[in-house]
Amino acid sequence: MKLLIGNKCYSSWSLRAWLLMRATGIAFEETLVLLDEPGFKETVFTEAPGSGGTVPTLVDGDIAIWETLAIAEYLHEKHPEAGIWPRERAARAHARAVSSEMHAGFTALRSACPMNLGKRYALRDRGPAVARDVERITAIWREARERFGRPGSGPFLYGTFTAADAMFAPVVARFDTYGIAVDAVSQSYMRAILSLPAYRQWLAAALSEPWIVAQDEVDEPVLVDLRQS
Ligand SMILES: N[C@@H](CCC(=O)N[C@@H](CS)C(=O)NCC(=O)O)C(=O)O
Repeated sequence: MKLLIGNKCYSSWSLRAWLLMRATGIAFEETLVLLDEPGFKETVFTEAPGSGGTVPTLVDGDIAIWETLAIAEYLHEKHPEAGIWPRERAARAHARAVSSEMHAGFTALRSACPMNLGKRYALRDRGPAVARDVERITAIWREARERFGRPGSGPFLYGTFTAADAMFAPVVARFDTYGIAVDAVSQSYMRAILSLPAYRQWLAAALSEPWIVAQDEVDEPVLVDLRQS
Protein backbone atom coordinates (compact mmCIF):
# COMPACT_ATOMS: atom_id res chain seq x y z
CA MET A 1 0.00 0.00 0.00
CA LYS A 2 1.10 3.53 -0.70
CA LEU A 3 0.08 6.52 1.43
CA LEU A 4 0.13 9.97 -0.15
CA ILE A 5 0.87 12.57 2.50
CA GLY A 6 1.55 16.30 2.69
CA ASN A 7 4.35 18.20 4.43
CA LYS A 8 4.88 16.59 7.83
CA CYS A 9 5.25 19.95 9.57
CA TYR A 10 1.76 21.11 8.59
CA SER A 11 -0.46 18.30 7.32
CA SER A 12 -2.58 17.28 10.28
CA TRP A 13 -4.75 14.94 8.22
CA SER A 14 -1.70 13.17 6.82
CA LEU A 15 -0.34 12.74 10.34
CA ARG A 16 -3.53 10.91 11.36
CA ALA A 17 -3.41 8.25 8.64
CA TRP A 18 0.38 7.86 8.73
CA LEU A 19 0.46 7.49 12.53
CA LEU A 20 -2.39 5.00 12.47
CA MET A 21 -0.54 2.75 10.04
CA ARG A 22 2.88 3.14 11.62
CA ALA A 23 1.71 2.70 15.24
CA THR A 24 -0.37 -0.38 14.43
CA GLY A 25 2.45 -1.97 12.41
CA ILE A 26 0.78 -1.96 8.98
CA ALA A 27 3.37 -1.93 6.19
CA PHE A 28 3.20 0.88 3.62
CA GLU A 29 5.35 3.17 1.58
CA GLU A 30 4.83 6.91 1.65
CA THR A 31 4.86 9.54 -1.07
CA LEU A 32 5.15 13.13 0.07
CA VAL A 33 3.29 15.63 -2.12
CA LEU A 34 4.17 19.25 -1.35
CA LEU A 35 1.21 21.33 -0.15
CA ASP A 36 0.79 24.79 -1.66
CA GLU A 37 2.83 23.82 -4.75
CA PRO A 38 1.35 24.15 -8.26
CA GLY A 39 1.68 20.42 -9.09
CA PHE A 40 -0.11 19.18 -5.93
CA LYS A 41 -3.47 18.21 -7.45
CA GLU A 42 -1.92 16.75 -10.61
CA THR A 43 0.36 14.52 -8.55
CA VAL A 44 -2.46 13.28 -6.32
CA PHE A 45 -4.74 12.64 -9.32
CA THR A 46 -1.96 10.84 -11.19
CA GLU A 47 -1.39 8.51 -8.21
CA ALA A 48 -5.09 8.25 -7.33
CA PRO A 49 -7.37 8.98 -10.30
CA GLY A 50 -10.92 9.79 -9.30
CA SER A 51 -9.99 10.54 -5.70
CA GLY A 52 -10.86 13.72 -3.82
CA GLY A 53 -7.43 15.17 -4.63
CA THR A 54 -6.41 15.62 -0.99
CA VAL A 55 -3.90 14.03 1.35
CA PRO A 56 -3.90 11.59 2.95
CA THR A 57 -4.94 9.23 0.19
CA LEU A 58 -4.24 5.52 0.52
CA VAL A 59 -3.57 3.63 -2.70
CA ASP A 60 -3.87 -0.16 -2.63
CA GLY A 61 -3.51 -1.50 -6.17
CA ASP A 62 -6.37 0.00 -8.14
CA ILE A 63 -8.23 1.05 -4.98
CA ALA A 64 -7.83 4.64 -3.80
CA ILE A 65 -9.20 5.76 -0.45
CA TRP A 66 -9.25 9.44 0.44
CA GLU A 67 -10.91 10.82 3.61
CA THR A 68 -9.15 9.80 6.79
CA LEU A 69 -12.07 7.97 8.41
CA ALA A 70 -12.60 5.91 5.26
CA ILE A 71 -8.90 5.00 5.36
CA ALA A 72 -9.33 3.84 8.97
CA GLU A 73 -12.32 1.67 7.99
CA TYR A 74 -10.45 0.22 5.02
CA LEU A 75 -7.50 -0.71 7.23
CA HIS A 76 -9.89 -2.17 9.83
CA GLU A 77 -11.37 -4.46 7.15
CA LYS A 78 -8.06 -5.38 5.57
CA HIS A 79 -6.12 -5.85 8.81
CA PRO A 80 -8.60 -7.00 11.48
CA GLU A 81 -5.67 -8.11 13.62
CA ALA A 82 -4.14 -4.61 13.80
CA GLY A 83 -6.56 -3.22 16.39
CA ILE A 84 -7.57 -0.20 14.33
CA TRP A 85 -10.71 0.14 16.48
CA PRO A 86 -11.14 -1.14 20.08
CA ARG A 87 -12.15 -4.81 20.37
CA GLU A 88 -15.05 -4.24 22.75
CA ARG A 89 -18.28 -3.08 21.04
CA ALA A 90 -19.13 -0.24 23.46
CA ALA A 91 -15.59 1.12 23.28
CA ARG A 92 -15.59 0.74 19.48
CA ALA A 93 -18.86 2.66 19.17
CA HIS A 94 -17.51 5.42 21.40
CA ALA A 95 -14.23 5.55 19.47
CA ARG A 96 -16.06 5.86 16.15
CA ALA A 97 -18.37 8.58 17.51
CA VAL A 98 -15.56 10.74 18.90
CA SER A 99 -13.49 10.21 15.75
CA SER A 100 -16.43 11.43 13.63
CA GLU A 101 -16.86 14.38 15.99
CA MET A 102 -13.18 15.21 15.52
CA HIS A 103 -13.47 14.86 11.77
CA ALA A 104 -16.45 17.18 11.48
CA GLY A 105 -15.87 19.63 14.30
CA PHE A 106 -13.62 21.75 16.47
CA THR A 107 -13.33 24.32 13.71
CA ALA A 108 -12.56 27.19 16.12
CA LEU A 109 -9.49 25.40 17.46
CA ARG A 110 -8.45 24.22 14.02
CA SER A 111 -8.59 27.67 12.44
CA ALA A 112 -7.12 29.57 15.41
CA CYS A 113 -4.28 27.10 15.94
CA PRO A 114 -3.20 25.51 12.66
CA MET A 115 -0.84 22.58 13.12
CA ASN A 116 2.76 23.71 12.83
CA LEU A 117 5.17 21.28 14.45
CA GLY A 118 8.08 23.64 13.82
CA LYS A 119 7.08 26.36 16.26
CA ARG A 120 6.23 26.79 19.91
CA TYR A 121 3.86 29.73 20.30
CA ALA A 122 3.68 32.35 23.04
CA LEU A 123 0.70 31.93 25.34
CA ARG A 124 -2.34 34.08 24.65
CA ASP A 125 -6.08 33.92 25.11
CA ARG A 126 -7.55 32.40 21.96
CA GLY A 127 -11.16 33.31 22.71
CA PRO A 128 -14.29 31.59 24.01
CA ALA A 129 -14.98 29.41 20.95
CA VAL A 130 -11.51 27.85 21.20
CA ALA A 131 -11.98 27.41 24.96
CA ARG A 132 -15.26 25.54 24.29
CA ASP A 133 -13.51 23.23 21.82
CA VAL A 134 -10.74 22.55 24.33
CA GLU A 135 -13.30 21.82 27.05
CA ARG A 136 -15.21 19.36 24.82
CA ILE A 137 -12.07 17.60 23.58
CA THR A 138 -10.67 17.12 27.07
CA ALA A 139 -14.08 15.90 28.28
CA ILE A 140 -13.98 13.26 25.51
CA TRP A 141 -10.48 12.21 26.55
CA ARG A 142 -11.41 11.96 30.24
CA GLU A 143 -14.55 9.97 29.49
CA ALA A 144 -12.73 7.54 27.21
CA ARG A 145 -9.93 7.04 29.72
CA GLU A 146 -12.31 6.64 32.66
CA ARG A 147 -14.78 4.30 30.93
CA PHE A 148 -12.54 2.32 28.62
CA GLY A 149 -8.89 2.81 29.58
CA ARG A 150 -8.71 -0.26 31.82
CA PRO A 151 -5.79 -0.34 34.28
CA GLY A 152 -2.79 -2.00 32.67
CA SER A 153 -4.28 -1.87 29.17
CA GLY A 154 -2.14 1.05 27.96
CA PRO A 155 -2.07 4.87 28.15
CA PHE A 156 -4.22 5.63 25.08
CA LEU A 157 -7.92 6.54 24.99
CA TYR A 158 -9.08 2.92 24.90
CA GLY A 159 -5.89 1.39 26.29
CA THR A 160 -3.99 0.35 23.18
CA PHE A 161 -3.45 2.81 20.31
CA THR A 162 -6.47 2.99 17.98
CA ALA A 163 -7.80 5.17 15.16
CA ALA A 164 -9.33 7.52 17.74
CA ASP A 165 -5.85 8.30 19.06
CA ALA A 166 -4.67 8.93 15.52
CA MET A 167 -7.61 11.30 14.99
CA PHE A 168 -6.71 13.34 18.08
CA ALA A 169 -2.92 13.28 17.65
CA PRO A 170 -2.79 16.64 15.78
CA VAL A 171 -4.89 18.18 18.56
CA VAL A 172 -2.38 16.89 21.11
CA ALA A 173 0.35 18.53 19.01
CA ARG A 174 -1.57 21.82 18.93
CA PHE A 175 -2.22 21.83 22.68
CA ASP A 176 1.51 21.25 23.13
CA THR A 177 2.87 23.86 20.69
CA TYR A 178 0.26 26.52 21.55
CA GLY A 179 0.69 25.91 25.30
CA ILE A 180 -3.01 25.21 25.90
CA ALA A 181 -3.60 24.25 29.55
CA VAL A 182 -5.45 20.98 30.22
CA ASP A 183 -6.38 18.78 33.22
CA ALA A 184 -4.13 16.06 34.66
CA VAL A 185 -5.82 13.14 32.83
CA SER A 186 -5.46 14.95 29.52
CA GLN A 187 -1.84 15.86 30.26
CA SER A 188 -1.00 12.25 30.88
CA TYR A 189 -2.79 11.24 27.65
CA MET A 190 -0.85 13.91 25.76
CA ARG A 191 2.42 12.54 27.12
CA ALA A 192 1.49 9.09 25.77
CA ILE A 193 0.98 10.49 22.25
CA LEU A 194 3.98 12.82 22.31
CA SER A 195 6.33 10.04 23.43
CA LEU A 196 5.00 7.38 21.04
CA PRO A 197 7.95 6.24 18.86
CA ALA A 198 5.91 6.60 15.66
CA TYR A 199 4.97 10.16 16.59
CA ARG A 200 8.62 10.99 17.41
CA GLN A 201 9.60 9.66 14.01
CA TRP A 202 7.04 11.88 12.23
CA LEU A 203 8.11 14.89 14.32
CA ALA A 204 11.82 14.41 13.56
CA ALA A 205 11.04 14.29 9.83
CA ALA A 206 8.77 17.35 10.16
CA LEU A 207 11.49 19.37 11.86
CA SER A 208 14.01 18.63 9.14
CA GLU A 209 11.71 19.66 6.27
CA PRO A 210 12.98 22.69 4.35
CA TRP A 211 9.60 23.81 2.95
CA ILE A 212 7.71 26.69 4.55
CA VAL A 213 4.08 27.19 3.50
CA ALA A 214 2.18 30.49 3.43
CA GLN A 215 0.21 29.71 6.61
CA ASP A 216 3.51 29.85 8.50
CA GLU A 217 4.06 33.47 7.62
CA VAL A 218 1.15 34.80 9.71
CA ASP A 219 2.16 37.32 12.35
CA GLU A 220 2.07 35.20 15.48
CA PRO A 221 4.26 35.53 18.58
CA VAL A 222 6.66 32.62 18.52
CA LEU A 223 8.52 31.44 21.59
CA VAL A 224 10.83 28.94 19.92
CA ASP A 225 11.43 27.96 16.31
CA LEU A 226 12.18 24.25 16.52
CA ARG A 227 13.35 23.79 12.96
CA GLN A 228 16.97 23.34 12.12
CA SER A 229 16.72 25.27 8.85
N1 LIG B 1 -11.59 15.44 4.94
C1 LIG B 1 -10.25 15.11 4.52
C2 LIG B 1 -9.37 16.31 4.73
C3 LIG B 1 -8.06 16.21 3.99
C4 LIG B 1 -7.40 17.56 3.79
O1 LIG B 1 -8.04 18.62 3.88
N2 LIG B 1 -6.09 17.52 3.51
C5 LIG B 1 -5.35 18.71 3.22
C6 LIG B 1 -3.95 18.65 3.82
S1 LIG B 1 -3.94 18.52 5.58
C7 LIG B 1 -5.17 18.85 1.73
O2 LIG B 1 -5.05 17.87 1.03
N3 LIG B 1 -5.12 20.10 1.25
C8 LIG B 1 -4.85 20.39 -0.11
C9 LIG B 1 -6.07 20.67 -0.94
O3 LIG B 1 -7.20 20.60 -0.40
O4 LIG B 1 -5.90 20.96 -2.13
C10 LIG B 1 -9.77 13.87 5.28
O5 LIG B 1 -10.45 13.42 6.19
O6 LIG B 1 -8.74 13.29 4.95
